[in-house]
Amino acid sequence: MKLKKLMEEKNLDGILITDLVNLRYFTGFTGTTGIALVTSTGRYFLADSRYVAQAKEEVPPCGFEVVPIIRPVENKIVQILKDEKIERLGIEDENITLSTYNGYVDKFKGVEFISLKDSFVRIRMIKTDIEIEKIKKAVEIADKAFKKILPLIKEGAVENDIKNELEYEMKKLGADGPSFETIIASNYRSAMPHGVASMKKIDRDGFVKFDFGCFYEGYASDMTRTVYFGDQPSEKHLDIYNTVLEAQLKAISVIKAGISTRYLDGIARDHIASKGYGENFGHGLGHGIGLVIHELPFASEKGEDFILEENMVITVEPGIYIDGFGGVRIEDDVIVKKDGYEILNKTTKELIIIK
Ligand SMILES: [Mn+2]
Repeated sequence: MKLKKLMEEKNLDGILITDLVNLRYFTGFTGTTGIALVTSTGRYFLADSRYVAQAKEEVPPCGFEVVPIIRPVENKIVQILKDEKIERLGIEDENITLSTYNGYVDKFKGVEFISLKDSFVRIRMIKTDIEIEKIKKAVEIADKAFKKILPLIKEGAVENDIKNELEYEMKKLGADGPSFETIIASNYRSAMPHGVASMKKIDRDGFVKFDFGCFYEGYASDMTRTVYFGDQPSEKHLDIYNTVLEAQLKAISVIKAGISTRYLDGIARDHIASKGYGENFGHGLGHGIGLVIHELPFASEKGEDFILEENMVITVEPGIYIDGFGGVRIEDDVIVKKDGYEILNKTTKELIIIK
């Protein structure tokens, strides 16, 4: 098991899981307050009275035993630490506040705290089959909802109204909710990489960029499509669109286990630069998706370089943005396979022209 392996690697007697995303990942708990303590002999989920019943439904299938507590939770933790003679306790230092840590130091006498750093997010990079099924469903919902709202693109339609319809469609299809703030950016606003839907009315002769996704049973999808609203895109609109599409297809085509994310980013970036738009692609090529919308691994020209592994799920989303004119991004969610890849999104990437 993943936690047992981590304990062996770091020579730990126990691990305290406090971050809600990691709690959900390891224990199945979907509530908003709880702590798990894993030792060599036990897996305890400490819940207060508000969450005992829910925890009893959710955590036993993941091998955790519910321990009801009366606040403060540290009193029960101290007791278990003493009973099981825990000396080296792994803690999520990236998610614990200084005051919580000081409280631990004060109460957990004789315990050495070992920093887990980003061990959990690294474990979460590689998806299980169950996780992949949930991501696939989240992507399917986004694809279907997008198709539904395309007819709403007309002169005078407000970006925000289309956003609301899009999010409602995703929920009707089973989504928990949007996986991040929906981006709908029309005409000159499409040049803003993160132009969240505004009160702007959609006007003709420009791009409309949609970047959105949903959570399905906790797992995120993330897709971008850029459409053209007007009779005939100009040569410049077509050139930008085609360059982004070529960059995206080129990058996806090299995906397989064993390649580096910096190399992947470079494939798209070099293509865009070769067409003269190098200065107009300012963000990284992609990121992992899972319980969190942006998670490891990241594909960019800066920061850490990751080696792709089988069953990572990443986005591939090159873009070109030209101030005052408009911008294009095209994004798919992709599963890394041993010898290749699987693109999850089914929405066309040919330029959709809405007249
Ligand atoms: Mn994305």
